[in-house]
Amino acid sequence: MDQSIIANYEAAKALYAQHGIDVDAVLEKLSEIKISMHCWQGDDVRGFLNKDQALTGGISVTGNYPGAASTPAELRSDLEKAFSLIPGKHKVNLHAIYVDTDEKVELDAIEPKHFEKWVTWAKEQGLGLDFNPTCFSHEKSADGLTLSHPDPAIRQFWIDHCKASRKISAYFGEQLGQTCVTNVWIPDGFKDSPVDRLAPRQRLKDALDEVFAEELNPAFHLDAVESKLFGLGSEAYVVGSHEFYMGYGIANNKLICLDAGHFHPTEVISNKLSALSLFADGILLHVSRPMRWDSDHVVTLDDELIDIGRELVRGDLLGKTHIGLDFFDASINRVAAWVIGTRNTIKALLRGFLDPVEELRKAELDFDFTTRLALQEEFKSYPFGAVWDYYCAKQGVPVREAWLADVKAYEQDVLLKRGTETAAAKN
Ligand code: RNT
Ligand code: ZN
Repeated sequence: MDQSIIANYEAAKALYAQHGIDVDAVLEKLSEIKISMHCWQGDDVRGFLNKDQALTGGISVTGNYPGAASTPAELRSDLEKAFSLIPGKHKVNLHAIYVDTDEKVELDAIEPKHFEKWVTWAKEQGLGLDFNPTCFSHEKSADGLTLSHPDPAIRQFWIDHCKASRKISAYFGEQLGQTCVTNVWIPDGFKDSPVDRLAPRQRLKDALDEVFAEELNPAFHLDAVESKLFGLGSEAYVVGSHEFYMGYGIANNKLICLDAGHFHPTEVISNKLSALSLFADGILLHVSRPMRWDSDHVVTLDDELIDIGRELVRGDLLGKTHIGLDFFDASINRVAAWVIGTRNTIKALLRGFLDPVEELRKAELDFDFTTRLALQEEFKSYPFGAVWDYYCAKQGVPVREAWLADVKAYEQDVLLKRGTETAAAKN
């Protein structure tokens, strides 16, 4: 390791130690935290099941940066590249549309065998897997309703799809020896004010009861439910609102998924974690970044991300929280998007661990809000970067922006050749 990285680290360590922070122990803890990296950043949420279907469900990817993955093998290669630039051992979050099979299979009939190659790969790479039923981008979701659709046949299709997804999840968990979290998010809602707000919610509740009827071993599989305030085309009403899923999750022991982009712009999920943790069995995070009408910008190290990291650490919530990412940007290199967002999420956790929490707590209990503010502000310029650099070097990944050259080389050697190969094949 570069001598200056070590020297800077030792100096930083001494400063933090003055406030009782054991930086070596912090890095040990940090290395045990898994981030679930979402596969769908790699191909603009297209998947491989119905590749010609447009993306629907009120989510949207903008940009046409070259190099999107168009086969499972390409996507895995891109994921490997990204993971090689991110410290730690993590998980990949798959959606049902990412089947890897030559068989023509419908969403309600997917089975573990259609994902076997993902399992083999995850084993080879030492990665965990998480899963999601895909209740959008499909002819049966064209009305904008799925599990809450008034037509029982359409509802049944989506119930069967969600049930099939849980089986796959349990299989992933057993095979990989670690819990697979399966998150149900549906786009159901209305563009304009509905007459009946209750009936769709009643139907969704009943459908979920059916989906979750079979008990599965929580060592291998956990269910999560994800709410949303509004989507594109569901501005007036979303069936699966926060109150709906908060109630459902608590009453039925499901993980509640908080997506950072799914609330009113002045609401933050960092302020929800402590409250929810007192009542919920577990929490799933979709770390994302809202911007105006979009809920899925690449995660930056902004105040909210740092606050999320702080809350998880201070509330000792890491044991019951599953951290997933959820953003999609097609205007920049997609591998870089993963690397930026995932490194930032880990940085935020590290920032959380490097706060003088005991001193701050004491100041607060003593009503010494002057000390509380002063210390917090001074810690913003503590040498966090030196600790982060050392952590990256120790974990064998590029230090600071050195990873970018790697991504640029991969772009030249691999990503930019993809377009031309397809064009050549077509000619
Ligand atoms: C949509 C939800 C959901 C999706 C993914 C693709 O608003 O956030 O989590 O982004 O399932
Ligand atoms: Zn989400």
